Amino acid sequence: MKILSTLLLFLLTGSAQSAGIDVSFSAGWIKQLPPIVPMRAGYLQINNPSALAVSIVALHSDAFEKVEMHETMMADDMMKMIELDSILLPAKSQLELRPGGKHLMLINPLQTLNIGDSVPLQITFSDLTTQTTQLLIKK
Ligand SMILES: [Cu+2]
Repeated sequence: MKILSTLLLFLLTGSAQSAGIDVSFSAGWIKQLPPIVPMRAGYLQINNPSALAVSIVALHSDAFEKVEMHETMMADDMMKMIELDSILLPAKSQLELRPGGKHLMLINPLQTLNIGDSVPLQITFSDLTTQTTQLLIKK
């Protein structure tokens, strides 16, 4: 009975906020590298507590020419990165973008990046809503 009422409450709440997804981001950071290096990796924790799956389909930052989604893979005993078109966030899931796994690839900085600075990252979802989070420049 408790489960049923929880489920009912969830359904009611869910329909009340039909704007939909409720993804949150935390602990975003970029590894500091010399300005001459054109690409740097970024990491982020993602939480999708909602009952809906959603995908990240595009990334943008005013601080970089381009932001891509990448995954590090082993191929023929070599570490290799492939570009992903999207990242799926299943319902009630958490995902950590981290070294050696899925990560952000930030290409050609458009401004000086100093340790302790934060740059915005705009995230577009498959329902075409967007959210902005901050990425901290760290050592
Ligand atoms: Cu990469």
